Amino acid sequence: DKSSGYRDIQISYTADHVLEITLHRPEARNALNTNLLAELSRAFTDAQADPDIRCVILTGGDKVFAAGADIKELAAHDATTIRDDVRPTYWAVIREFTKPMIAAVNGYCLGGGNELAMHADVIIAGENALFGQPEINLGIIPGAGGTQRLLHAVGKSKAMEMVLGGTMIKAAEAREVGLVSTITPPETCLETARELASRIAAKSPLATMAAKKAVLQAYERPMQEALLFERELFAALFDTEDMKEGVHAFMEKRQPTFKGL
Ligand code: CO8
Repeated sequence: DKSSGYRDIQISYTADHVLEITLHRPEARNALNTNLLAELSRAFTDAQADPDIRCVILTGGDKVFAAGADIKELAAHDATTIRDDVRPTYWAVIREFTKPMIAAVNGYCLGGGNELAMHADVIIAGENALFGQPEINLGIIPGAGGTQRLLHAVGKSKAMEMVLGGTMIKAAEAREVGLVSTITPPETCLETARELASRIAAKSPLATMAAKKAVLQAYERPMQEALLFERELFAALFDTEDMKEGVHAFMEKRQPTFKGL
């Protein structure tokens, strides 16, 4: 059973090709300790390999998304041990996940928690959500991509305010600055994420993966190269059965059924 054997996360499959991953360390505000990250990495590895999964929702539940790296674990490190730390290999699995990922965020979304949320393609937040990079208060800086992804998400001035000042922003401001796509009442945050996930999971998985890959190229390449890359992904989709199905369904005025072929 693929959903068993986890301690610090819970995973559940829904009928419509969506996998839901719930961070589950309520006693530590879902702080991302090494075991939790290892379990996340295992869940994403399985989800990547499973053709039945077309979209992933990542949530921390109703109260808190995640309060960051586990500070009690960090306390034991020095520069040498942190350089050799295994955790970046777990983060890499999440970063390299090619299927669409939605984060449903309620409550605190801080430090490594915010960095994790920013690995998602879309962030949906409850009105009670609070986003921040408080590492500076501990005498460190974000170490799982926060300095880069936050800059892209909210622009330099707001990113610097958050990273230098440890300033938290509420959900409404997070949407205003572009960190979050949609805000909802806290009770319907997960439901809103599920609706979007189901909509995405009904598309051609080849097309959604190509779309994600193309958009993320903006982080990797200059414009001209990224446009060529987009053009090639676009062209390759014309040889898929899903493209033929999508176009025929439109012309026959029916809903398409995509198979990922
Ligand atoms: N790590 C470990 N334990 C935590 C963490 C954490 N990040 N956050 C909360 N907890 C624990 C508390 O110690 C407490 O435990 P106990 O009951 O045993 O005392 C329990 O959770 C409840 O916490 P609070 O009583 O503080 O709960 P509040 O609701 O009053 O406050 C907050 C919640 C605001 C979230 C508060 O707990 C807080 O400020 N937490 C720390 C936030 C923070 O600084 N995060 C940044 C961490 S550094 C980081 O993320 C670096 C990322 C780099 C990744 C690099 C990977 C290689």
